[in-house]
Amino acid sequence: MDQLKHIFKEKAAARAEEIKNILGSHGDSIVDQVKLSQLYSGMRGLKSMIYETSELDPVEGIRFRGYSIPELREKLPKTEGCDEPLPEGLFWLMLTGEIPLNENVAWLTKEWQKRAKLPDYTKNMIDNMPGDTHPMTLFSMGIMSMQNESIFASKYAKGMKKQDYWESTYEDSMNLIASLPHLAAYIYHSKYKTGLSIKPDPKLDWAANYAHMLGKEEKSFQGLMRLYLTIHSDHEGGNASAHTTHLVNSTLSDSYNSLAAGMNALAGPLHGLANQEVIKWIFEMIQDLGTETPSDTQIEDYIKKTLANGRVIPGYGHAVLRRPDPRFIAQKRFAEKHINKSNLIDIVWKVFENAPHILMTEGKVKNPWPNVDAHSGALLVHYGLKEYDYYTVMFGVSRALGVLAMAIWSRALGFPLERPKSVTTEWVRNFTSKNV
Ligand code: HAX
Repeated sequence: MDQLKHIFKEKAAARAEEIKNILGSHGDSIVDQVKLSQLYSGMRGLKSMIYETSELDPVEGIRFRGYSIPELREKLPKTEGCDEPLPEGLFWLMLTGEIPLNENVAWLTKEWQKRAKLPDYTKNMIDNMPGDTHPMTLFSMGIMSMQNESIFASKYAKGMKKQDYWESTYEDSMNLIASLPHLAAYIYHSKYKTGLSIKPDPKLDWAANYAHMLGKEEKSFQGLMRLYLTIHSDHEGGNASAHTTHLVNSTLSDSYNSLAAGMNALAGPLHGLANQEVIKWIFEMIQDLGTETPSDTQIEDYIKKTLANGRVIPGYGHAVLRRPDPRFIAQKRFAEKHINKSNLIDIVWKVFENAPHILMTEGKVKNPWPNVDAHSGALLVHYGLKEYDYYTVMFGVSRALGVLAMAIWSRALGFPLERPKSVTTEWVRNFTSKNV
């Protein structure tokens, strides 16, 4: 049994025992109440599931196993010459609850290198799709195309015991995470016809290898990728991509089916696709105003015009957060340190100065602050990655870390099929008539 699996097995057994005891003494405790309005508003704020790998505080932002993003940037293992954390370390943390040692992370890097593969039939499928297929569709299809490799599905078909489910889910998830940068890089070159086909470099870690396979060798871009793939990985269980993966996984669908479903949720403009929408909106602004260095007043007018046209300001607002997203701030800090001058990044910062007070006075938005997607595109364009409809794929590579770590936990804890209760408006009418 490998070192990560071994530690996980012990932690999961202890957690299962703890849950059994908690439920034994407190199983009937009331943790939340549901208002009728919550039924019609996307179940906002309703405590209704267990998700172990991270938790979102509306004010402080995301914490992964209790650690904030600034703490992770300080404490997770790094590679020499780079002060950004290695995403391998975060995966280890989400799975075990412990900050790994450098040697644990070095082992995981090697393990993912060993497990990575991209079948020829997946490449052929991608190459044969129409040119206008969205990269997120290719990504989801690419994941699905490898489902025949699922160890969970194959063992289940042969009658696997329930206590062994977690182990083959671990194997599938590790194989899939290892292969995602290869799939994502292949989609990039195939879709944008770069003529490049770049083999992985066995000396590089997971994030730097992804950068390398995209054709990017700058050290600071490698650092950005380590940061990017760390901060986009998880945002507790209620967000659409995590919840979709969690729900589909609860049917005993394997990691391939579950992750592909989660990626289809991430592909929505109110969720992960917002990263492409932000940069598209900024490019439209530049074109509309005829300048790459708009003034505060011009930006303010453009924001008001967008709102007046009934559109959202992409990258602003959040269903849970009520402060600037720490993931936005982490990217801003990165830009302040590594990027001397960029007109696009200046625009992102000027929007940050102007949009919140307009959104606040406009009166509807509960959170007028930027989210993770408000910054990422301008950084990627700076490093030459201008094909913005590709950005959500990069988000997806990262999101796999959190949702698949949780998929392994769900199996180890024996979580059942998710099946909440729904009601109709007729039911609501009857209910309200009895409660006048
Ligand atoms: N611009 C304009 N109006 C906005 C807005 C924005 N950025 N954010 C919210 N609103 C509006 C809502 O559309 C809603 O209007 P209606 O009552 O007419 O429907 C009203 O303000 C109240 O919304 P809310 O309660 O503040 O926000 P929600 O929880 O309903 O929605 C969203 C949260 C993230 C979907 C929303 O803020 C939004 O659409 N933002 C822009 C898209 C975006 O950046 N999405 C990425 C979010 C982060 C993420 O998941 N990344 O992957």
